[in-house]
Amino acid sequence: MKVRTALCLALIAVPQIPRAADPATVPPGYSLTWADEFDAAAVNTNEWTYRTGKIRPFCIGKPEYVTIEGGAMKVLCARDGENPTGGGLITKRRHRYGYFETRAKMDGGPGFHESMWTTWLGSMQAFSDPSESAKWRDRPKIEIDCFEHYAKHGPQEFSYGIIEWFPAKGSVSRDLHKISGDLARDFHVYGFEFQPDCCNFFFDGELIRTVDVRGLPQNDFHIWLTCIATDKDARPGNGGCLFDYLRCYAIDPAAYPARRDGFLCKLAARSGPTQKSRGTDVWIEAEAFADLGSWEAAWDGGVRTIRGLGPPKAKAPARPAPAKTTVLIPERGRYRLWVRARDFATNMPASRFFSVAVGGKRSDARFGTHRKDGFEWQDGGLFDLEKGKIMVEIIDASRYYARCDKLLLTTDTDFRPDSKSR
Ligand SMILES: [Ca+2]
Repeated sequence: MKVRTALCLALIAVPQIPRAADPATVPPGYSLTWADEFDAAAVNTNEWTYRTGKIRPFCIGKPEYVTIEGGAMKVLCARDGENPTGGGLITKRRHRYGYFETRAKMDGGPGFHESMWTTWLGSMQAFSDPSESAKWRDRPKIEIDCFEHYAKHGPQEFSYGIIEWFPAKGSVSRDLHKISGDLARDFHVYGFEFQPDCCNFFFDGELIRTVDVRGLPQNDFHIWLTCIATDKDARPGNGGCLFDYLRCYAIDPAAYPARRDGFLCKLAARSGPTQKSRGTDVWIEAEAFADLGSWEAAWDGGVRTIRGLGPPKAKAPARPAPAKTTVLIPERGRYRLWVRARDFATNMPASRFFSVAVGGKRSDARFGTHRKDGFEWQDGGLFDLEKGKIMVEIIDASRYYARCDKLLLTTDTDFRPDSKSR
């Protein structure tokens, strides 16, 4: 394989930075499709765009801050007059599914933020053309953060996760990973595997997290290798963040189903047994309502929800409108309504409440008033329903950031759903 041959030659030619054994960190079934080993004399601008301009009001990115040294790409961490330096490289190539890996050493200086992450197609044009930016604003999209070594992080920890930007906004997952080594003293290998079913995060070849991505937007992305200052007083540590390479892999389609099934079993085990009453159940996800009204889809602690309005602003008093959807009741009978809502134990408990109406009849209960941290099921009382289509509404009664995850209508009126289970 041509790419592999070039890679092996590069490994022999540039001994300055000892490399980890190539295949050991790569998941089984994957083979290399593209790589930049950063062994050339200069950045290959056919493949890469520089991150430039004002990154924060105080951090300035310039192409000259990005150099190739000793077989690695270096983003300079220094002071340029008043400003801390920053920047990095962004792939021109688009990717979607595969395994992506870098080997990197943090600068480690206070105030610098080193990262490998992704942005959606269209994010690149947004830099120079506002109309392009508007065009892409409302398209479903996620960002994958393979690693983020924030200024607040010590040399033994980094965070990683997935953010959905549209239609629901918020963190799908966000984890902190702690190690026994030193991220600024040694090179470590950071990788993520993105496939239609799950996203796996790896550190030094070890799987550290599997995230369920079924139901999330899945967009083509560019990969960013960057280091910026998030503090105007940022002080260099090593004088730069080093990226040894970026390697991209694709899985053999014949090998994928077996690998996927292993992770799907893991995800199913984590979410607990599927809840079922002894009667007829109708489950309704709030974010799946046909008309969200003034509610918006949002993530809250890894739960996909809808979020109500905040207090009215004097200049733009948005009017609350209920979320509405049609639900098919499979048989005539007496149903108990359950609603899974968010509340807080100490931060203004029971102030983010909402109401629910089933078939035009409003439940007497207020939801979001359980006074516990997180999402809990609350009893909404009994409804006598005919077979056929009925309207269900979620009414933003508090107008104070209420959050609703899902609803259940069940003919087993003694059934109580488990709040720990999704
Ligand atoms: Ca939900």
